[in-house]
Amino acid sequence: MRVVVLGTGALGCLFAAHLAAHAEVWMLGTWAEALAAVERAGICIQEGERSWQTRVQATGDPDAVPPADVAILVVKSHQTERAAAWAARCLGAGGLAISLQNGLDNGSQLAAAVGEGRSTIGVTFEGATVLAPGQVRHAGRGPTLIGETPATAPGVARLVKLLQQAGFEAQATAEIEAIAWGKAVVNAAINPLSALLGVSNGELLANADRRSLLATLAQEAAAVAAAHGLALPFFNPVARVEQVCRATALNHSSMLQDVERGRPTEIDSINGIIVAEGKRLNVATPANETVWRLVRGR
Ligand code: KPL
Repeated sequence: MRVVVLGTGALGCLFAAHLAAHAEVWMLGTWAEALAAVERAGICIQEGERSWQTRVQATGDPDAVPPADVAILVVKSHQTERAAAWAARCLGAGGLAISLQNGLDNGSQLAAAVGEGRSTIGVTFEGATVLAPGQVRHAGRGPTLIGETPATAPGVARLVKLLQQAGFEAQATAEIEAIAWGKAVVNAAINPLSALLGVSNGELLANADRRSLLATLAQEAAAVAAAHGLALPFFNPVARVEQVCRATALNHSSMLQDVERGRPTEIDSINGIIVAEGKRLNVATPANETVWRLVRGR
């Protein structure tokens, strides 16, 4: 099987390196330093005390990639349009493209580029941090859930098997929209607050003001999901967000890392979509709108 991973950041390196023993893997991206490092020395993964290296093909040219069976998008949301167009160019007949990104609008962009029956979304709870271009720390393990429909089921089954062979806890699900919204509820609360306050996820629980803001953001986002008719994969959004803060206490959220590095954030694809959907469905989201504007303003 041939897999192209679009994105050379933390998750891109993590998935590409683990899949390399079981498939022909290509990495496709725009981060020149990462592409050069992977071409020169392969991908380096740090897992606990152990460090290991593996070789994959790396390129910035979508036309250099032979027709792929699977395209995995792990780029930041603002890069989705280009990555989706590249996925459409790389995918062979019968191939499947999957978005494993944060945010709520990546799947529709991918489907528009490659076709509804050839694309899906997934949610991964794997954690990875970039140490240097082409080098990542596998920071935490968790399930990777892949959405399936009758049209995508055969491709999803092949991908799930491949991910399991590569050591990932992968599973197909028909409930991916609710799972993706569940993750977005958590991201809508933790990511902008940590980015605006400049604190780790655990420090968001340090006082009543922070906890109150976290709770309001999560409750608003969950109300929008409910108005959508989705049953979230947890009963209490506030308890869920606080649990994730404790479980990832030392993490700097991806949005805080983006702000610290002066890179565009994923605020539009998380809180921005929640605000827009709230307006469409008549659900008030004043706290989400405020943090959305604050992060954009910053
Ligand atoms: O997904 C995350 C992110 O930072 O984007 C969480 C779960 C908040 C962990 O940091």
